[in-house]
Amino acid sequence: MESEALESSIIESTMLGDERGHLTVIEAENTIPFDIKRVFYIYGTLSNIRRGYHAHYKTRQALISVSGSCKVYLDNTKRKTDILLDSPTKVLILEPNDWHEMYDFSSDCVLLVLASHLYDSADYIRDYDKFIEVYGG
Ligand code: T46
Repeated sequence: MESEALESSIIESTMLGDERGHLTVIEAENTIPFDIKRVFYIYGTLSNIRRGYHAHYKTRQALISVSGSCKVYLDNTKRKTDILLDSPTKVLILEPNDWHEMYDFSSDCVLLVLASHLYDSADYIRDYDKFIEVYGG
């Protein structure tokens, strides 16, 4: 499987700016280690809501909380960790083999997601036992 050896990671992008305010650049070929095919953003999620609960077969993603903050729980069957996305400069490169759950959304959170593939519901593993079967070995 294309994704097996990949490990999710955090990239820090630079905050540029001057007296007018801040500016952060995401460059397709430089910042993001995959070709971006799709962009979506998650917003208006209540703080008591947990979403995600899946892994992917192929899709690689970059998650950036461009406003506010949220947390992401990651489980690649070998390690479980919680990542705080609380800065527009923090980019979580989320590999397909990480089961992920997003939670603790601040009311102003806008979670920007860049994805390597077009939307395909067949690329989702939404059953945890199936996830272990696919990636647990
Ligand atoms: C992920 C995390 C970080 C579409 O029709 N097209 C799309 O491109 C997407 C992303 C979603 N949808 C539909 C499918 C559902 O009916 O929008 C609805 C909500 O999607 P979902 O329940 O999958 O949302 P999350 O927050 O659980 O997961 C999303 C992404 O789907 C997923 O790839 O990794 O954000």
